[in-house]
Amino acid sequence: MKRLRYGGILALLGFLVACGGGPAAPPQIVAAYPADGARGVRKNEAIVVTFDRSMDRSATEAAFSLWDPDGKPLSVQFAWEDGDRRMRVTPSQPWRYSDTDQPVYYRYRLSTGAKSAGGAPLAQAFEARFATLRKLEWKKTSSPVLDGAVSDLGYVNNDPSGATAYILAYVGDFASNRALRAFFVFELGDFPPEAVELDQARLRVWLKAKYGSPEADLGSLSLARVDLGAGLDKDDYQAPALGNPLEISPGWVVGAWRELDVSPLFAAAWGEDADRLDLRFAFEVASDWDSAADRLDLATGEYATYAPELVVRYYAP
Ligand SMILES: [Ca+2]
Ligand SMILES: [Ca+2]
Repeated sequence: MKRLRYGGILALLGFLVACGGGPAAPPQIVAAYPADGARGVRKNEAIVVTFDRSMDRSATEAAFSLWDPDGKPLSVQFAWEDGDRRMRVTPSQPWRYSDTDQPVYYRYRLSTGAKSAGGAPLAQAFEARFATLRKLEWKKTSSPVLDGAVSDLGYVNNDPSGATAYILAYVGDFASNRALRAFFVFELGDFPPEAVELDQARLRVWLKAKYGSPEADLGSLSLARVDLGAGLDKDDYQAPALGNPLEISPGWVVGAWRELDVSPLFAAAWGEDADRLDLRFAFEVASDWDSAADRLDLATGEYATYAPELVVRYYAP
């Protein structure tokens, strides 16, 4: 009997709502971005909640909460669109990305304090948790078949048949006053397609030996992105730089790794969807004609444990 009466009340309520009289039906959330469980949210994206009807701005804004990955409440700004049916929420600072391969999560909530313009509260609280980008790392060793050195006379220091003869690439000059430039090549074919933003790309190179004083006598050292085409050949000494070369400061230490930030060069290649990053070290002055060697001898891809490496830290969902 009790049960029947309850059903009767519900039916009556439904009738009242259908007729537009009595209490208004609760507003419904028809879409929420980022959805609960979403991953890979980018720095400047907004939270967007869409309702099935116009909302009471101040009640709905007051019902909204946002927490950072440490559980700390964050202040936000609101904007309303589509006749107050859509609320756009922007945090006071861009979302933080994870510094590791483990995602960090933000959480937002809309309590039942949210009301339609007609005064009906949300039937139940809505809550969503979403992750931003993670930081990952990818490494690649310089391709031994392609890297090496080329002289101003067009002599190629890379065995074209086996490509294993030259464990060093020279940049600077020899006692013969001939000039050389060094090349390193990184295949990008397996760079992760899920990468969406670059953190930093670094080139690690091993200085095996140094002769004379190239940094003092041969002007500035530049690192340019070039296009070697099918392989290293005599024309590559003069290959035009693609974009602005980087100027490399002095500071080479024999028997040590040097790490250079090559982010702009990598970013350009990545942006063009290039299948390789071809790099060339060159001194401003070909030779100082002192009939003494002034050069840096850098390990190539052939040099087992000292092979050059491209280390890319990137962000992905
Ligand atoms: Ca080589
Ligand atoms: Ca010299």
